[in-house]
Amino acid sequence: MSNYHIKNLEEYFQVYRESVNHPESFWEEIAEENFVWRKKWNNVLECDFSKPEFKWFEGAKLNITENCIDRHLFARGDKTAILFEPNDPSEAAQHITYKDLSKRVNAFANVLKSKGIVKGDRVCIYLPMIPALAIATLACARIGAIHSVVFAGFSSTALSTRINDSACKMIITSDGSYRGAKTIDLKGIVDEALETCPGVQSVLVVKRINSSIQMKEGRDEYLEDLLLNVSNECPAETMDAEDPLFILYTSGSTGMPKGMVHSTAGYMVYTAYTFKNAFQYKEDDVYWCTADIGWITGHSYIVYGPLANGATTVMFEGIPSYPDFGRFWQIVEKHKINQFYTAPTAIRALAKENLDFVDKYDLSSLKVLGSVGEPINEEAWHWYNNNVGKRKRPIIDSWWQTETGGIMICPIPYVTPTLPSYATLPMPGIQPALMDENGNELKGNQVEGKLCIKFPWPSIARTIWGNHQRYKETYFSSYENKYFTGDGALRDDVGYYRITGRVDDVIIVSGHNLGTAPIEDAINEHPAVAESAIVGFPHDVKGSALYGYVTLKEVGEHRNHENLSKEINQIITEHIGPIAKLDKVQFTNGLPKTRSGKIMRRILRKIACNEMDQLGDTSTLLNPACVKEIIDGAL
Ligand code: 7RM
Repeated sequence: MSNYHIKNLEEYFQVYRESVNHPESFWEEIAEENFVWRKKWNNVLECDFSKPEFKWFEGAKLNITENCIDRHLFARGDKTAILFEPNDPSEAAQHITYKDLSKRVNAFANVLKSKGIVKGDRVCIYLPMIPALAIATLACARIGAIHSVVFAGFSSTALSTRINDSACKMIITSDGSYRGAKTIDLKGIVDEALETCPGVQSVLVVKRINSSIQMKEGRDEYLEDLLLNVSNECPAETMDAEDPLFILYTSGSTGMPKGMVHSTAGYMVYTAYTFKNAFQYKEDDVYWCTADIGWITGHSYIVYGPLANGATTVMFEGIPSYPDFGRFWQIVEKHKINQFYTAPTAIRALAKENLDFVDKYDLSSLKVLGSVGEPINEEAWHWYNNNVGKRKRPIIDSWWQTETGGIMICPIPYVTPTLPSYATLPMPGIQPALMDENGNELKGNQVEGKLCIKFPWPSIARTIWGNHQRYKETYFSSYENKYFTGDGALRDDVGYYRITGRVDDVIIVSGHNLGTAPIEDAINEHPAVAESAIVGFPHDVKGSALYGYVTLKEVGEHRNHENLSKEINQIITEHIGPIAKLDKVQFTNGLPKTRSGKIMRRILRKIACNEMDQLGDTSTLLNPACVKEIIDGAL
């Protein structure tokens, strides 16, 4: 366990140096000492940036569920693996022990098999944050099926696009979900999606809200019924290190969402290692990440990372504002949470409310506070630090991406001194590089540029499902022999990193990555819309919100703008989901364009941010006159 658990700053620097100088032996030692393998690897790393191709622990054989469940049964069988806290505080929490989890995952895996699912098949999971969600992912992993979890807030169109892209044979859903005081008809959304998904042969329905739903004969079955006929023992499939474990979609700046493919062994090693170190998890701690398993944060730091460490991981079904704004802190008190990991958008929303909602509860169990998803602004950082951490608990601002699989830049709590709005130092094994406009690496400190990673790490996504060319173009074509993150960053005088935000057309709203192109495509489907452009502007809760510039066709010119805005948001909700709705819609006669016809979003962004004095030279535009009109009409 020598390298596994970092205890002080000196050790961090020593471990970090070691990981950079000898990456292969560094990861090999971690892999050897902390996991169970059916067969060891022949080669720690094979790396070819030109293809690009990365293989970690090639030749090794394993099953990730043996590492997350079976091996804990002897020493931790009666320990709570998943602690489920329901939406409604009056409903009892569920303590699912490692023994229970084992039985439920095995039984679920047998159901999948009975429905004809085999190794390599893709299974779509569209479930709310209930135990069945974690169990379904593990059941897929048990038999080598590739899970594709789709966040249950996505619309039917977004769901069907994702199902079809990876040709899923089955979808697992529920009869509905709770969200605060509301219920959502998930099964209805699935039915709608499946009208355009001919490849889906079966639908498994988990009962959650006991609503009466339509069940399609020969296609839909209740999981409960199927579980009656299966055993709760299911041998784990032997997987190759590089076999895909899951696909998770993330939006890009153009068109289709990208199905990021994660491998088995590398992903397991990296998420487990970073979980242990970034949260300083100790045996009896109760750890809570408030993310949804529909995002990478939930995959890596609710399910796989914690369970690989034999941890107790909390799953929360509800929302921070129900039944009131004290819900998070009530749960912290109730379950004596030790590590709490959330998003800046949640912090900002709670910081707007009365402090009584926090002060009412005993938060003394907390040891580590985490933040993820977007830059945490100083104001939110101080609120979190003062009111939740009582100025005694470190805040780990963790920077990473769906593509990186695990936390990349992050303070080690009680080891790395923290600084508001800084993600601080790279995790062992991570080699960041900042690049200038000419493609040269900026050496030394006090520099700012585009953030790349110049050496592979075990959980780097291996490809985009069905489109390796796009993987190459998006991440490996901007700079030679480097992974380009799409983010900008600066390195300060002591070498700390501060992430400055996206440098492409991705906008982060409440921690969700939204590509501008798919939203614009949706808006443009409105019969009255000629053209549109989306930019982000600062929002005190969401971090960024969406500002849409829309030009109308003749048919729309006489329409009421308020009604049109509503219809546009309706289309966006149908195509992408409510998270992509526009906060502001400005109707304009033209959009600023370059001579080659590209919309100059830079100018629109400045106007949306009310930075009219920073527009720069607009005289080279195809249509400079429209800029003045847009400024005059700005909201
Ligand atoms: C884990 C996750 C990735 C993008 C990333 C950044 C932004 C995430 C931070 C952050 C500043 C942070 N995956 N981002 N964490 N920016 N500080 N601590 O969020 O694929 O959904 O998003 O999120 O722009 O590229 S993600």
